[in-house]
Amino acid sequence: MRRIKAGIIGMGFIGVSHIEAIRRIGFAELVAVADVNFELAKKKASEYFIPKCYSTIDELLADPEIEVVHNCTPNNLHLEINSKIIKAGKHIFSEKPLSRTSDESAQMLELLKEYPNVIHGVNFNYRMNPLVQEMKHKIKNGEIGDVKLVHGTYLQDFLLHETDYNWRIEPEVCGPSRCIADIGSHWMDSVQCVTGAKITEVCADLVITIPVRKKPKGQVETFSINTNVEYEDMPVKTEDWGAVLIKMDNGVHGVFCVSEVSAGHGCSLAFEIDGTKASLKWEQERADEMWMGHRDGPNYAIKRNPNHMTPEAKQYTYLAGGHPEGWNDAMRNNVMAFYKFIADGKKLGVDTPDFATFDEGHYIIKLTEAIVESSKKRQWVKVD
Ligand code: SOE
Repeated sequence: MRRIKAGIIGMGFIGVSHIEAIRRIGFAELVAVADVNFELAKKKASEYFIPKCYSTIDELLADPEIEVVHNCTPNNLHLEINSKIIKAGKHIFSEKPLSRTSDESAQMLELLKEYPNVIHGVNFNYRMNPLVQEMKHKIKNGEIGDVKLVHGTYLQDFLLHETDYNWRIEPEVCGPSRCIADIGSHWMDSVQCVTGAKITEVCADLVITIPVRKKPKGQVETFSINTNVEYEDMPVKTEDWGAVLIKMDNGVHGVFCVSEVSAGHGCSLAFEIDGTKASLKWEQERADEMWMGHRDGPNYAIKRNPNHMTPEAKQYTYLAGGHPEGWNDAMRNNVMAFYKFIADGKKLGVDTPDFATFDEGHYIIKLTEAIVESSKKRQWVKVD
């Protein structure tokens, strides 16, 4: 397999996970990083022994060695930076959500038409957990019968206090939705991935539980505890909580709720798929195990074990049973699926990738907008 060289733009919380994921793929090589905060980029480049560090995106994109670029910047920069990456003819792996609005993501899709050889992926990493892949293939193989219902949650608490702050709160940076765009997007992607169906109608109730927050006068990294003492009051315009009823294009009905203010929940993503023969449930915080429920027989916990998995899911797991795999492993799997697609010379539109493409990222933004509209209008909204 040939060696693929990469660069990363954005060195915040998630940028570092991308460094580690690339480093874990034998045939990938991280050659450069860039960040508007050049000091931060230099610090990360030195800590991780990354040979090149650029202060501008243009310099990184002009580097002929680099074939793949990861965009790990906040949402408001995705349209501009992703467009530059595409125009440079480099393969692009973007952080989610793909953009703030479907107008922005539609512009990226339009541009991609001029660059048919560019491979595009969005980092919906949870779908690449080995047991989520196992769930997908068990459902495909008919092990739970016909899927009838889906339900679940994605709860976090990193914005529980009025003094908690993050760029995601600002609509100019994050977009008109926060909770749904930031974490509901992962829930919807995971459920669409495992069922192979699309959510097409939504009815939502979005709530702001903390209408005014205290914005610290300095910068705050995601998930860090804010130790600033100087604040200014800031009215909040994006939701802390969302409850959404859904209908899918295969007739399945479901419901999910998301929150960034539920104490005790760091990253509680969970979903259950109920079929006519059995149910399957997976929880992110217990990623190495999946529950299978039966009415006419015993329920059991399926522990991740490469020896007992479908061949399709087995390619995304490697540690022997009893040696837990988790969040970082799913990140690595997603990045690996992307690089392997490129290395194998596959083409989008011809081959079906396991990672989410920009088309799927765009559809999730449309769903997010439909959810916001539904909550405002207090009625069901269809997505075309
Ligand atoms: C914060 O909600 C966040 O970092 C999300 O932005 C990520 O996508 C999720 O994986 C973890 O939580």
